[in-house]
Amino acid sequence: MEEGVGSRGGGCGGLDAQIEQLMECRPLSEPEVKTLCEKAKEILMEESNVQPVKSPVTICGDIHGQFHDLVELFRIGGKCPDTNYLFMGDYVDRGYYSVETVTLLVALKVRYPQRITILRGNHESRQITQVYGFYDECLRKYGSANVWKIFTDLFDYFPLTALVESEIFCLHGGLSPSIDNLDSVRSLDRVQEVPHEGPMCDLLWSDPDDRCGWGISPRGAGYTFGQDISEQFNHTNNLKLVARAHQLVMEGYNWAHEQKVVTIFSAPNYCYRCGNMASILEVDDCRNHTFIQFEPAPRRGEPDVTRRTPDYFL
Ligand SMILES: [Mn+2]
Repeated sequence: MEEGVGSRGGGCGGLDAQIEQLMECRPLSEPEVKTLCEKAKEILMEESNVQPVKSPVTICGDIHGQFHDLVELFRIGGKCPDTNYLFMGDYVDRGYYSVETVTLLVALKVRYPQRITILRGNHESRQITQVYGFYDECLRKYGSANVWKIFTDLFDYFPLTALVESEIFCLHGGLSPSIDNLDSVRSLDRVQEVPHEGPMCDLLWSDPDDRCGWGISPRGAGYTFGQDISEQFNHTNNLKLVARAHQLVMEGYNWAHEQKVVTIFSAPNYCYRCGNMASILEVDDCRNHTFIQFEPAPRRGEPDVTRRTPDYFL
């Protein structure tokens, strides 16, 4: 149950050795990436569009290539597999270390498939990564687009959503006017580039809004959805909460729609200049929720600024 399809222990080609290397922010070779992604594909293709997840689990939002802050996230939240993780997409683009970030998360998925869930974000796409950094980073670090092609082909297999203990619906963006129940998510054919419109696009692009009903999204993809929509969706599907990422929130988490929706953002000081806190949401085995906020990876000698805020309202 604990073991992935990777080999155990040492050996130059061993997955554990690769994870150690990646934790030091040293990328794998192109042939290693190819083999890793072949194994990952076998695992991810078996997962559901609404992947079931058990508590305890720690839910995380956008990372965006901020590798050192991902290492800080693991320092604060606990190492995988000691802590179970659910990442809600946007591993690549914007930050300087998309390659190392996405390779590490995929390697952890292959090594501990039952301990980490990695959903697709709107940046896990061929089109978006050619504009926002991952494509250029692959060219720079590998001298060709091969690694970019390998990863973007793998992104097609990432699950779209997850369901924690049948009560927390997790996804990157938000709800869709084409989807009112989880079975319609389950029936989508997800193995494709993120479309420009339609239900799969909306799940990865939409945002909650203060206005009621559905609205046109200023992003040019997905929709905005109001509290009435969230209440109806949660009621129809017997959910307590929609947890999503996709938007910068200064405290690292932000409630919307009278606590029917929460935004979690896990890239502190986003783009190295936004000055925001990051957060992760721990759901313990009694389903209690605790937000852990963190700042960028501290420099040596600086105090630990972690703040734990139990949430009593859920
Ligand atoms: Mn996003």
